[in-house]
Amino acid sequence: MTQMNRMTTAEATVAALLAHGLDTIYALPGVHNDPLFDALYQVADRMRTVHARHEQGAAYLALGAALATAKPQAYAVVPGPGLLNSGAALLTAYGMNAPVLALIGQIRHDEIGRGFGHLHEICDQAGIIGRLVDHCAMIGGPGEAPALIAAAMRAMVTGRPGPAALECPIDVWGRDGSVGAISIPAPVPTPPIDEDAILAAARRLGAARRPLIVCGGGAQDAAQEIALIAHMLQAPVLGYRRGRGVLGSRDPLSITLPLGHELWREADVVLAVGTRLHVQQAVWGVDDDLAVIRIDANPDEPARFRVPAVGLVGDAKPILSRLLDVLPARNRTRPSRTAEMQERQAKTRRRLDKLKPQLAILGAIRAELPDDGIFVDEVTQVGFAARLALPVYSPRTFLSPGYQDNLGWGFATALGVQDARREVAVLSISGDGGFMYAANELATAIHHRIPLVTIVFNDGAFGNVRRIQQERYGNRLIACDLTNPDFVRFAESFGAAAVRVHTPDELRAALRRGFARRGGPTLIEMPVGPMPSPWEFIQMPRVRGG
Ligand SMILES: Cc1ncc(C[n+]2csc(CCOP(=O)(O)OP(=O)(O)O)c2C)c(N)n1
Ligand SMILES: [Mg+2]
Repeated sequence: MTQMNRMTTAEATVAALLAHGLDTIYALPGVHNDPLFDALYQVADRMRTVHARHEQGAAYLALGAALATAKPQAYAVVPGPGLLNSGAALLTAYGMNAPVLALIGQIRHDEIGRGFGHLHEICDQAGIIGRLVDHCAMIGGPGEAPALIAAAMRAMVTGRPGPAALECPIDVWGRDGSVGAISIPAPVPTPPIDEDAILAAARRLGAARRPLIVCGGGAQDAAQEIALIAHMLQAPVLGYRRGRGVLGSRDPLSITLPLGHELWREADVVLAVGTRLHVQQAVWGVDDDLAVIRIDANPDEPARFRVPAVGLVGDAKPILSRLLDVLPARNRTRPSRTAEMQERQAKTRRRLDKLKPQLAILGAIRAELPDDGIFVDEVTQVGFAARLALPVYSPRTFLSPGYQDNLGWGFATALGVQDARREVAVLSISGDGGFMYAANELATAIHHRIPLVTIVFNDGAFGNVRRIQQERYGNRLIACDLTNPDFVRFAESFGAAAVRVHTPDELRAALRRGFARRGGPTLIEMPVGPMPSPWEFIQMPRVRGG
């Protein structure tokens, strides 16, 4: 006989979250969710409720925590404006395949869709949520809450991972009823590996003369396997944005975009792991002399743009590990490419020297950020350069927003990273434009004692937009010059440590002090001038397929 307990929907939901191993919820309360917060109060010794100052902050913190831990994380917000305020972060979680669970309030269940004008009412909230995430449901009472949480948890990590959402009406959270023992369903078994495809991939890779491996975010948890295959094949490993750090930068086979573009032109077989391969296929081009092998968790992905030579669907790690069983027997003997790669890396560095101001700053950052420290990227000049030139030494230590590339994601996401990984050094970089999107969350950093170090590069402009207007629109400058607070005094007024630096050496000293300060946040403002354009290294021309 199953044991039944009387609980409210909110209590059952919280008990289920705890049973699934969550120990934190990022949140911003409101009347729709009062019983949920009361249930969180009851379990405050086991689950921290980290409240933010805007729903985008709550959702970005959850995203950062998910990216840092590779585990599901949750946030709770009120319906309507609360949901919409969290929307850009939810969209980013979708683009980044991050397991973020959104718990969203709702008006009374029996009045949904009737347009009475309830507080925070929004037309077809379920429809809106359904366009933002692949899995969503409405909690209808305490008895069904644990199973709905379990289904959401499973959906977030099955196939292509990603966010999920659960709505719960204002009159349902507080309703009580009997709830069975909370059980954790076994994970959905992974689909069997296609052995024919493994053999086909091994044959292609083993015979390849100029193999190349391209990594995306889906390769981050398969670093060991990628390194073994790369060395066996002497294949360079290209990582950009979400693929950086899979093969550490000290390895001469580890490359970024500019050298990747050169090698793409030369390649005869490409192994693409957990990447949409969008730039490579759509911009750099594909032709019949290039065999593309795709490994992806999403069954729709491999053939989306072009039918690959071989497609393998599932988690990268077990698939690559199976490939490693059969590849050695088929692999031709290969001379080391170390000398060639070192020379080509040096040549690429000389080309990138054009970005001197950015590189000097990145040098200071790398010198102070420990090897396992986490760098959170932004849509700013130093960020663009970091994607190309910051050495990255281990997986999940370079967090970049992927194809959304949404300005303003960085600071609040980095707060979530640091909140979830208190023991490691975390660095957030932002421009003055991006930082001000969520600068209010300095209050969250102080309140929850999050020891994040943040650099704000202050050029008084949406610098990227400004340079494009100068170069491509005859210097007709519009909507790009910014009026800023004094960032040091602004941060200090919250109670943060803050300092202004002018040179890479001063930056190094400030970073060292910031990383040593574990009791709360540090803001470093660095006034900068216009920086040389990185775009020739990012938007590169078609080199294959006419
Ligand atoms: C959500 C969003 N809105 C607008 C943009 C367009 N955009 C790209 S870069 C940029 C300016 C960035 O300014 P800042 O953060 O100061 O960095 P800087 O280029 O000056 O280093 C803008 C507005 C974007 N990428 N994302
Ligand atoms: Mg700027």
